Amino acid sequence: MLDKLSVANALREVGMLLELKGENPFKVRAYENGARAVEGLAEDLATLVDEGRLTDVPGIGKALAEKIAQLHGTGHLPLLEELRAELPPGFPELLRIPDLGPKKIAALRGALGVSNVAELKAACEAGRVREVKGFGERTEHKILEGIRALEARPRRTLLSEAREAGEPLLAWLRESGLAEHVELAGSARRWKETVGDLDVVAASRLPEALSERLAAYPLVEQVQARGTTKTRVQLVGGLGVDLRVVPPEDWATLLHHLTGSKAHHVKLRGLARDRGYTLSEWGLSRLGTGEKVQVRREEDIYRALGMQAVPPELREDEGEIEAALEHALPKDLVDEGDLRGMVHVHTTWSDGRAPLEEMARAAEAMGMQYLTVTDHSAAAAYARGLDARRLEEQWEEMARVQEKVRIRLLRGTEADILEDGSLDVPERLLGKLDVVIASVHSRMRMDADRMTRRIAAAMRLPFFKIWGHASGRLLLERDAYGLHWEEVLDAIAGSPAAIEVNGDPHRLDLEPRWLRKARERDIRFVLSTDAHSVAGLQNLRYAVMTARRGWVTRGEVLNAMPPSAFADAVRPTR
Ligand code: DGT
Ligand code: CA
Ligand code: CA
Ligand code: ZN
Repeated sequence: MLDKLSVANALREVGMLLELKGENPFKVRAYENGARAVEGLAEDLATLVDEGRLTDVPGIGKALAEKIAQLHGTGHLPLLEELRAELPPGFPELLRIPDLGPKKIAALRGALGVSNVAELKAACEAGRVREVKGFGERTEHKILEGIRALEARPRRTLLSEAREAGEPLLAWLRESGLAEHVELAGSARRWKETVGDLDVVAASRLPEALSERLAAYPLVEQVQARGTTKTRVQLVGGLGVDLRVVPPEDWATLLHHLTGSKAHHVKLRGLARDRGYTLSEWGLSRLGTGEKVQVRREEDIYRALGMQAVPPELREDEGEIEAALEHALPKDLVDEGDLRGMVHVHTTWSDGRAPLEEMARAAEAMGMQYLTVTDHSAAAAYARGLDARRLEEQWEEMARVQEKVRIRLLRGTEADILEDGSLDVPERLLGKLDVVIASVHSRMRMDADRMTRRIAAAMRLPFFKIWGHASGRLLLERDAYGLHWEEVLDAIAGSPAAIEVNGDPHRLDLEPRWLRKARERDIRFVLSTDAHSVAGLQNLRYAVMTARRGWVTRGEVLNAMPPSAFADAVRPTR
């Protein structure tokens, strides 16, 4: 049984491979659309399959529905396996080279027989690409530059993609019944914003059988290394997975070791030595006698060293060890269960994909007590931002929906912070809004001095209470704005504004190191999803984990408060 994300990945891969083969673009697009439709399903995939209702979903026709049902039920799709067998394994990798689309790749393969990045690089270097029809010296040069850039960049995956690949894989290993425990370790367990590879630790007395089981996972593309207790595979899409299997008595020690980070461990090991122990992947022992400390749970290691246990997401050597030694780590880090309101969501009124009522019902189903509807303001024309008239129309719809749902709907807007630091929000409606989130969506590349003046000016506006996706970064795509952060945080500290922790997996913004600086200034936070679909509401966990990585506590989070207290805290005032 494959879950919907694995099904979507498989469909996406079919689309990609068809494209590489030079198939009909409509067919290619059908698979891509199908993948997106499956990913965004509001209803349970199993139910839709069982009741034969897949074709009711927009974007899923009869042929695709059959393939989805097959993938879901058996974990396999003969078409995908045929396509994979047809194309050389390193071939899809060629798509990652900038400006090199499937058509050109197919042409190069036909003319030169190149089937992976290394072969193409060699062909460029030998000056053979410029001789292919349709390619010139300049194109050859650009391809070579692209390959070099690709090689220079460490290849990382978004945390959400890594976890969405990793979680079904854990389920697959657990379902085998071959292991007592199976957990993610490494950066994915620390909820780091990007992940190099997945590390999985299992406690089992049957390491070889478990390794077999991993190799048989439908989304494994290649088994790269296989020993008795260590297996490394590559998943479709390129993400690597390291599996380590240990006997149950060594489980906690190894889970701790493989969770990292390396920097956290290096410091912990030094500390252990100072206290008369050695700490390694083999466990914690007394120096001299070699007597082993019993480690049943990871916490036992920290206890033996006389310190507070450090949760995985804090293990980055950014002061957590020092704090834990003084028992000064926050004990009430915010939890997903603490949150009572969804604070930043978009609907079909602007650039969201789900209607207001659907978003409201979904938030209610998640146990939320309130939802602030924050579609874009008029300046965000690209996102169908709302002017005053449409905002008022939206309120009429909100009133109608409010009759039907229990969750409390709050009137909001995500207002653009304009170039001069003013806000794009209709003055006369300010008094009728419950919440104003202010974010930068344009002119992001101004220099740090001007950007700092722009943001600080906005912060001084009394009616603006939440700063949205503060740094503007897009992970693996775009850096944060140039900004004098300490100055801006000082300005916020003197204002009523809170900072958003945006759980959109491409953002995870504001990032932990600045959250900690904000905490030092007693600034408050709002944890949000910035959801543009029902599925997007599930990203709340990424906001929560990002906040925890910034040591944010329950009491510092405005949307951990009940509806009225929250509304009082954020109400726009003049
Ligand atoms: P990644 O995969 O680049 O996102 O980062 P990690 O943290 O997952 O690193 P990875 O996959 O290389 O190794 C997993 C964990 O194994 C790492 O967090 C700590 C442990 N580890 C790996 N290499 C070393 C090492 O040389 N020394 C120590 N102490 N631990 C290591
Ligand atoms: Ca890793
Ligand atoms: Ca690894
Ligand atoms: Zn925004």
